[in-house]
Amino acid sequence: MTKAKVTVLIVDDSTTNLQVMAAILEQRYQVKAATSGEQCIAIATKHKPDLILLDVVMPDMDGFAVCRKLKSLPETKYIPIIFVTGRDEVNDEEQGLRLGAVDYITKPIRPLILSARVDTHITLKQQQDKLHELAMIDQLTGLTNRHYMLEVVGQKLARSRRHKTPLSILLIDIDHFKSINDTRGHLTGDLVLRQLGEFLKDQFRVEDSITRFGGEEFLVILEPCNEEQAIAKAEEIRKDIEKLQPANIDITVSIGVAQLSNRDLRFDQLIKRADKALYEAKGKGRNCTVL
Ligand code: GH3
Ligand code: MG
Ligand code: MG
Ligand code: MG
Repeated sequence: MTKAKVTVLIVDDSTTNLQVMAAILEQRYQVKAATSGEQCIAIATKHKPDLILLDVVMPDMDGFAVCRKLKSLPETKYIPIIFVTGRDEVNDEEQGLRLGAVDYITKPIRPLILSARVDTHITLKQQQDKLHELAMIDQLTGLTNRHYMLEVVGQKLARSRRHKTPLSILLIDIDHFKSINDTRGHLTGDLVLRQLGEFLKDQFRVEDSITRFGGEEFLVILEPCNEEQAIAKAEEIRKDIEKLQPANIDITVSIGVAQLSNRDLRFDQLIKRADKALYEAKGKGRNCTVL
């Protein structure tokens, strides 16, 4: 990641303070500014900055309340926060750090110290992002991996149940993939997986999550989507894959479909039904969809 793309959000009710800090950082970072806690939360949620410099004493929502809020939201909880404040009592600093801030800097601002601490925390954030990517993204296809999917699926199921919106999954498995590896080599097999992954990424809405679930198996979570719509979508992509020819090879897939029901207490029960449907599809001769 280049430093030019790194964004630092500065939050202070005094525009003079904002200008001082912006002047220190804007040569190396893209700087965004907010003059209130509410504005900070709005910008942080929308732009996901890499670091937030947060004032404590502000009218309306103070910095501690802002920090608490940011740490409670899934989309902002991993953004590092540094308090930059005139409040220099030990118990203020302790409170700030206990709320989850990575650092606590007292005013008046010393430019070299602010700069050095920001640099350190940006480096740590980049390392954390890289680790997150390595842990959550499948390196062959660039799709999210099973581990990631299992981390986020809880939220999807809860939302579907809360809003009573139907949720369905597709389990897509390449037919006789082993023979592609055996006859064309493992690297060609890899290319097939990569190109099929790219195709799948284009076929679904951004809010649908596509995961490389296993070796040659992909899982798609569709919401809102009932079982009829899921079968229709599965059939559409199954037919497209017949014509896709990744790495110039004819492939087909079998697809198992299942819709979330009140009987599914856990996600693995839903997966189990999709897996059973997939097994049936294989038994019926492959290249088909089963509910
Ligand atoms: P079926 O139609 O019953 O699904 O048969 P299949 O051959 O597709 O299924 P099987 O489970 O027997 O074989 C899956 C193969 O996928 C075996 C494994 O070596 C291969 N595979 C898994 N991960 C990768 C990978 O990352 N790259 C390549 N090239 N092959 C992989
Ligand atoms: Mg202030
Ligand atoms: Mg297979
Ligand atoms: Mg398989």
